[in-house]
Amino acid sequence: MKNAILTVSLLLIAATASAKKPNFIFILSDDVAQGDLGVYGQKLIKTPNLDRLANEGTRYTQAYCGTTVCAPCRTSFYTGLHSGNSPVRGNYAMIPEGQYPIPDGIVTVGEIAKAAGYQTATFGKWGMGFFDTEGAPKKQGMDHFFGYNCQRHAHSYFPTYLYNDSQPVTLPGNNGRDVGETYAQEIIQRDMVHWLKQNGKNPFFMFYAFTIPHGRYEIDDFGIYADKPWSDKQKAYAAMVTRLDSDVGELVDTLKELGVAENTLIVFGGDNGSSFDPNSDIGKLFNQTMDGKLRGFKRGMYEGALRQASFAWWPGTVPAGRVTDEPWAYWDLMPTFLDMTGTTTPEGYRTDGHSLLDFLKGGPAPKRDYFYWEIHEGGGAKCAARWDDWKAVSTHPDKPIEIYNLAKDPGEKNNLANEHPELIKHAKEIFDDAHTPNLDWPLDRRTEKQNKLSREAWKIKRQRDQSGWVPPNAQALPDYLARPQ
Ligand SMILES: [Ca+2]
Repeated sequence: MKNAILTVSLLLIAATASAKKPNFIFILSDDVAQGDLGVYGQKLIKTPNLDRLANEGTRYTQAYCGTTVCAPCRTSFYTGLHSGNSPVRGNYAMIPEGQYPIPDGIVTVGEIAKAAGYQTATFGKWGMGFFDTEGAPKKQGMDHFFGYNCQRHAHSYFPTYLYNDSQPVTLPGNNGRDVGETYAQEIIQRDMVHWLKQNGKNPFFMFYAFTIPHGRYEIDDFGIYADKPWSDKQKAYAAMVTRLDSDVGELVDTLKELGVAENTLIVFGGDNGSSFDPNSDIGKLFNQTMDGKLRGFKRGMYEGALRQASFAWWPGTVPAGRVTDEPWAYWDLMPTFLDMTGTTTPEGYRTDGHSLLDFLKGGPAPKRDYFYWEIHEGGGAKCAARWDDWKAVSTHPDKPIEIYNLAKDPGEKNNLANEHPELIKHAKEIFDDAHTPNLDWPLDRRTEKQNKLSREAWKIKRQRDQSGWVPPNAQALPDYLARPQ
């Protein structure tokens, strides 16, 4: 539970917030990879809006995610904590819907924004606690939420229902299994544009957690890829990335219509890099590793999983045409927001990040001792650290630590562990320093409780998909969402 001091401190933040409040939008795409965007070298998939925005702003080649699956990545952004301190360090399934909730006592960027007088909203995929838990969007600072609360639910793009705040709303013509009449992203985007038009003239904080291009690979229209000599899965993937692109384009058009573009920071990124093996049909066709420049993909600790397609856009404030390889990470965004708004965390509460405000404006990236990641899945945790150009990777607590020099070997091909025992020692010191023990996240294995809940949760999900289940209290879509406005 939050204590009284913390509540009082949040009220003080509201009182000290500066008069001119810039808007903040974090667009987090589920599973988009650097190599998917034209501006990073993609040749087959078209992303004209993202390419233009990246060129109008600053593009990052070493922007690091929170960690390399959905729930802990977004939690790292939302709490300003890296995955050695975060309450969520893996995808932890709850039943019947939802993921492990962010505890009430954690201060989130949503709560900070709310206390600073912002209108707040999340669209897309939440994954940080179901509506009846401490991690509910509303309890963690969001005035409005629209989309999928649960990550398993989000595997379908033609679901029978979505959530408008905590109210389930039905999507016409969908069976929840494969195809249907109402594409979820279409409705999520409509709700986002509707909310933005209603609230965009007052200071706002938006977390747009796009589900595309995460699997399953389903879309209502293959568009410009319909006649390509590709599999349906490849066409769907390309069309989903292009849909992400056009929907971001519409968001920016709406900001311009409202006349607030110059007062709005957009940060764009993927949540875990590519979800495909480079030798898979998608990875290969679309050359997601950019000719082997980056090693690894989702669920791993190599740079192909950690480095994201990322840019910042803020006309007149973030320099146009800048491309930088200076590293930063998503847990920096909460302190950045604090800095942008002239607010502070409650007394005694600290984040793991550093404000990027000067860096965004064209200055150097903040200095720090290290970056750290861990990820917990069935077989034990993987960990990684970066300091200067050195990278340490532990693929399992029982396996030897690997050492790479990212300046000379960005593809992490040459493990230098045998030549540098002093760096192994330093990596161990970082791992010890960064990892706060947590009974829910033992390093050597996943807990039996987690395993059991995961099995039950997926069983429920499959049963619901088969029966086309709809929550008993579901309502029809409101008129402004049911058809284009
Ligand atoms: Ca993801």
